[in-house]
Amino acid sequence: MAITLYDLVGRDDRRFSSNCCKTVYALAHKGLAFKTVPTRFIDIAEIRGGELKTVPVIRDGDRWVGDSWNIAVYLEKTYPDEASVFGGVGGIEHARFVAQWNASEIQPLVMTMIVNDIYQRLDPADQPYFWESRKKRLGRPINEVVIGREERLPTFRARLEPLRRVISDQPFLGGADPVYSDYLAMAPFIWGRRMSPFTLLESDDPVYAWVHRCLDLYGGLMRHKTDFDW
Ligand SMILES: N[C@@H](CCC(=O)N[C@@H](CS)C(=O)NCC(=O)O)C(=O)O
Repeated sequence: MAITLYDLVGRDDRRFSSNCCKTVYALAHKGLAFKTVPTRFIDIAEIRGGELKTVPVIRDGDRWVGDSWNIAVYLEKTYPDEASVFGGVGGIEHARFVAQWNASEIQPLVMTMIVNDIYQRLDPADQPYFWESRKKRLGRPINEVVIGREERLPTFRARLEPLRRVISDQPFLGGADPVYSDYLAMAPFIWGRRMSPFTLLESDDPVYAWVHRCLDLYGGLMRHKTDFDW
Protein backbone atom coordinates (compact mmCIF):
# COMPACT_ATOMS: atom_id res chain seq x y z
CA MET A 1 0.00 0.00 0.00
CA ALA A 2 1.30 3.45 -0.89
CA ILE A 3 2.62 5.66 1.87
CA THR A 4 0.54 8.78 2.53
CA LEU A 5 2.31 12.11 2.97
CA TYR A 6 0.53 15.12 4.44
CA ASP A 7 2.10 17.86 2.34
CA LEU A 8 1.79 21.60 3.00
CA VAL A 9 -0.02 23.44 0.23
CA GLY A 10 -0.47 27.07 -0.78
CA ARG A 11 -2.50 28.63 -3.56
CA ASP A 12 -2.57 26.90 -6.97
CA ASP A 13 -1.41 23.63 -5.44
CA ARG A 14 2.01 25.04 -4.54
CA ARG A 15 3.67 22.37 -2.36
CA PHE A 16 6.01 24.82 -0.75
CA SER A 17 7.17 23.33 2.54
CA SER A 18 10.93 23.15 2.92
CA ASN A 19 10.42 20.25 5.32
CA CYS A 20 7.87 18.27 3.31
CA CYS A 21 10.10 18.41 0.24
CA LYS A 22 12.84 16.58 2.18
CA THR A 23 10.35 13.75 2.71
CA VAL A 24 9.29 13.76 -0.94
CA TYR A 25 12.93 13.41 -1.94
CA ALA A 26 13.53 10.65 0.62
CA LEU A 27 10.53 8.66 -0.65
CA ALA A 28 11.58 9.12 -4.28
CA HIS A 29 15.18 8.20 -3.43
CA LYS A 30 13.96 4.90 -2.04
CA GLY A 31 11.59 4.38 -4.94
CA LEU A 32 8.64 4.02 -2.57
CA ALA A 33 5.12 4.57 -3.86
CA PHE A 34 3.39 7.47 -2.12
CA LYS A 35 0.39 9.70 -2.43
CA THR A 36 0.03 13.15 -0.93
CA VAL A 37 -2.72 14.87 0.98
CA PRO A 38 -2.60 18.62 0.29
CA THR A 39 -2.63 20.18 3.75
CA ARG A 40 -3.02 23.84 4.70
CA PHE A 41 -1.69 25.17 8.01
CA ILE A 42 -5.22 25.22 9.38
CA ASP A 43 -5.70 21.55 8.42
CA ILE A 44 -2.73 20.26 10.44
CA ALA A 45 -4.83 20.11 13.61
CA GLU A 46 -7.07 17.56 11.92
CA ILE A 47 -4.30 15.06 11.23
CA ARG A 48 -4.63 12.19 13.66
CA GLY A 49 -6.85 14.12 16.05
CA GLY A 50 -4.42 17.02 16.39
CA GLU A 51 -1.66 14.89 17.85
CA LEU A 52 0.92 16.14 15.35
CA LYS A 53 1.61 19.86 15.23
CA THR A 54 3.69 20.16 12.06
CA VAL A 55 4.05 18.59 8.63
CA PRO A 56 5.49 16.50 7.10
CA VAL A 57 3.63 13.55 8.53
CA ILE A 58 3.50 10.14 6.88
CA ARG A 59 1.17 7.23 7.33
CA ASP A 60 2.65 3.89 6.35
CA GLY A 61 -0.01 1.24 6.92
CA ASP A 62 -0.90 1.59 10.59
CA ARG A 63 2.28 3.51 11.42
CA TRP A 64 2.33 7.29 11.68
CA VAL A 65 5.58 9.26 11.70
CA GLY A 66 6.02 13.03 12.01
CA ASP A 67 9.10 15.26 11.56
CA SER A 68 11.15 15.14 8.38
CA TRP A 69 14.29 13.87 10.09
CA ASN A 70 12.42 11.12 11.94
CA ILE A 71 10.73 10.15 8.68
CA ALA A 72 14.06 9.84 6.84
CA VAL A 73 15.44 7.67 9.64
CA TYR A 74 12.23 5.61 9.71
CA LEU A 75 12.34 5.01 5.95
CA GLU A 76 15.99 4.04 6.13
CA LYS A 77 15.34 1.49 8.90
CA THR A 78 12.06 0.17 7.53
CA TYR A 79 13.18 -0.20 3.92
CA PRO A 80 16.83 -1.29 4.19
CA ASP A 81 16.77 -3.07 0.84
CA GLU A 82 15.98 0.11 -1.07
CA ALA A 83 18.71 2.66 -1.90
CA SER A 84 20.19 4.16 1.28
CA VAL A 85 18.93 7.72 1.62
CA PHE A 86 21.91 8.63 3.82
CA GLY A 87 24.42 7.00 1.47
CA GLY A 88 25.24 4.08 3.76
CA VAL A 89 26.88 3.71 7.13
CA GLY A 90 28.17 7.01 8.53
CA GLY A 91 26.04 9.10 6.18
CA ILE A 92 23.54 9.92 8.87
CA GLU A 93 26.17 11.71 10.99
CA HIS A 94 27.22 13.86 8.04
CA ALA A 95 23.60 14.63 7.25
CA ARG A 96 23.14 15.78 10.84
CA PHE A 97 25.79 18.44 10.27
CA VAL A 98 24.14 19.66 7.06
CA ALA A 99 20.77 19.76 8.83
CA GLN A 100 22.17 21.96 11.59
CA TRP A 101 24.07 24.23 9.17
CA ASN A 102 20.89 24.69 7.19
CA ALA A 103 18.74 25.28 10.28
CA SER A 104 21.08 27.82 11.86
CA GLU A 105 22.74 29.65 8.95
CA ILE A 106 20.53 29.32 5.90
CA GLN A 107 16.85 28.75 6.58
CA PRO A 108 16.28 31.65 9.03
CA LEU A 109 18.05 34.11 6.73
CA VAL A 110 16.01 32.97 3.72
CA MET A 111 12.89 33.39 5.85
CA THR A 112 13.71 37.08 6.37
CA MET A 113 13.82 37.54 2.61
CA ILE A 114 10.76 35.57 1.43
CA VAL A 115 8.27 35.44 4.30
CA ASN A 116 6.01 38.12 2.84
CA ASP A 117 6.04 36.42 -0.56
CA ILE A 118 5.00 33.18 1.13
CA TYR A 119 2.10 34.97 2.78
CA GLN A 120 0.87 36.28 -0.55
CA ARG A 121 0.78 32.79 -2.09
CA LEU A 122 -1.04 31.02 0.74
CA ASP A 123 -4.61 29.89 0.59
CA PRO A 124 -6.59 32.90 1.90
CA ALA A 125 -7.90 30.76 4.77
CA ASP A 126 -4.31 30.26 5.98
CA GLN A 127 -3.25 33.90 5.78
CA PRO A 128 -4.48 35.23 9.15
CA TYR A 129 -2.84 32.32 11.01
CA PHE A 130 0.41 32.71 9.10
CA TRP A 131 0.52 36.48 9.57
CA GLU A 132 -0.01 36.32 13.31
CA SER A 133 2.17 33.29 14.05
CA ARG A 134 5.12 34.59 12.01
CA LYS A 135 4.77 38.08 13.46
CA LYS A 136 5.05 36.50 16.91
CA ARG A 137 7.96 34.27 15.87
CA LEU A 138 9.92 36.96 14.03
CA GLY A 139 9.08 39.81 16.41
CA ARG A 140 7.73 42.15 13.70
CA PRO A 141 5.00 42.22 11.05
CA ILE A 142 6.24 40.15 8.11
CA ASN A 143 6.06 43.03 5.63
CA GLU A 144 8.67 44.76 7.83
CA VAL A 145 10.82 41.65 8.20
CA VAL A 146 11.66 41.60 4.48
CA ILE A 147 12.79 45.24 4.35
CA GLY A 148 16.44 45.46 3.30
CA ARG A 149 16.53 41.96 1.84
CA GLU A 150 18.72 43.04 -1.10
CA GLU A 151 21.39 44.07 1.42
CA ARG A 152 21.23 40.63 3.06
CA LEU A 153 21.77 38.74 -0.19
CA PRO A 154 25.60 38.96 -0.16
CA THR A 155 25.62 37.50 3.36
CA PHE A 156 23.34 34.70 2.26
CA ARG A 157 25.46 33.88 -0.78
CA ALA A 158 28.65 33.96 1.31
CA ARG A 159 27.13 31.46 3.73
CA LEU A 160 26.73 29.03 0.83
CA GLU A 161 30.49 28.88 0.31
CA PRO A 162 31.08 25.44 1.95
CA LEU A 163 28.31 23.97 -0.23
CA ARG A 164 29.65 25.82 -3.30
CA ARG A 165 33.16 24.44 -2.87
CA VAL A 166 31.99 20.85 -2.57
CA ILE A 167 29.50 20.84 -5.43
CA SER A 168 31.99 22.62 -7.69
CA ASP A 169 34.15 19.49 -7.47
CA GLN A 170 31.45 16.83 -7.63
CA PRO A 171 27.82 16.73 -8.84
CA PHE A 172 26.21 16.24 -5.41
CA LEU A 173 27.09 16.40 -1.73
CA GLY A 174 26.76 12.61 -1.93
CA GLY A 175 29.39 12.48 -4.69
CA ALA A 176 28.24 11.15 -8.05
CA ASP A 177 24.74 10.58 -6.67
CA PRO A 178 22.55 12.58 -4.28
CA VAL A 179 21.96 11.71 -0.63
CA TYR A 180 19.83 13.16 2.14
CA SER A 181 22.37 15.97 2.70
CA ASP A 182 21.60 17.22 -0.80
CA TYR A 183 17.88 17.22 -0.03
CA LEU A 184 18.46 19.08 3.24
CA ALA A 185 20.55 21.74 1.52
CA MET A 186 18.08 21.96 -1.39
CA ALA A 187 15.04 22.58 0.79
CA PRO A 188 15.37 26.38 1.11
CA PHE A 189 15.72 26.71 -2.65
CA ILE A 190 12.58 24.72 -3.38
CA TRP A 191 10.77 26.83 -0.79
CA GLY A 192 12.10 30.01 -2.41
CA ARG A 193 11.47 29.12 -6.04
CA ARG A 194 7.94 27.97 -5.27
CA MET A 195 6.85 31.04 -3.33
CA SER A 196 9.08 34.00 -4.15
CA PRO A 197 10.17 35.90 -7.25
CA PHE A 198 13.15 37.17 -5.23
CA THR A 199 16.24 35.75 -6.93
CA LEU A 200 18.38 34.07 -4.30
CA LEU A 201 21.01 32.82 -6.77
CA GLU A 202 22.72 34.18 -9.86
CA SER A 203 22.70 31.77 -12.80
CA ASP A 204 26.52 31.69 -12.97
CA ASP A 205 26.78 30.48 -9.36
CA PRO A 206 27.85 26.80 -9.13
CA VAL A 207 25.13 26.45 -6.48
CA TYR A 208 22.59 27.39 -9.15
CA ALA A 209 23.81 24.53 -11.37
CA TRP A 210 23.58 22.12 -8.41
CA VAL A 211 20.04 23.37 -7.60
CA HIS A 212 19.01 22.58 -11.15
CA ARG A 213 20.68 19.17 -11.03
CA CYS A 214 18.62 18.44 -7.90
CA LEU A 215 15.45 19.77 -9.54
CA ASP A 216 15.99 17.37 -12.44
CA LEU A 217 16.17 14.32 -10.15
CA TYR A 218 13.42 11.68 -10.25
CA GLY A 219 11.93 12.91 -13.50
CA GLY A 220 11.84 16.55 -12.41
CA LEU A 221 9.73 15.72 -9.37
CA MET A 222 10.54 19.04 -7.71
CA ARG A 223 9.77 21.23 -10.68
CA HIS A 224 6.30 22.73 -10.62
CA LYS A 225 4.49 24.83 -13.20
CA THR A 226 4.08 27.68 -10.71
CA ASP A 227 7.77 27.84 -9.72
CA PHE A 228 9.63 31.10 -10.22
CA ASP A 229 12.27 30.83 -12.86
CA TRP A 230 15.55 31.39 -11.04
N1 LIG B 1 11.32 19.74 12.58
C1 LIG B 1 10.18 19.66 11.81
C2 LIG B 1 9.69 21.04 11.46
C3 LIG B 1 8.44 20.95 10.66
C4 LIG B 1 7.80 22.30 10.43
O1 LIG B 1 8.09 23.32 11.10
N2 LIG B 1 6.87 22.28 9.49
C5 LIG B 1 6.13 23.47 9.18
C6 LIG B 1 5.88 23.54 7.69
S1 LIG B 1 7.41 23.66 6.80
C7 LIG B 1 4.80 23.38 9.88
O2 LIG B 1 4.14 22.38 9.81
N3 LIG B 1 4.41 24.44 10.57
C8 LIG B 1 3.16 24.44 11.25
C9 LIG B 1 2.85 25.79 11.82
O3 LIG B 1 3.61 26.72 11.65
O4 LIG B 1 1.79 25.88 12.45
C10 LIG B 1 10.46 18.82 10.56
O5 LIG B 1 11.57 18.90 10.02
O6 LIG B 1 9.57 18.10 10.15
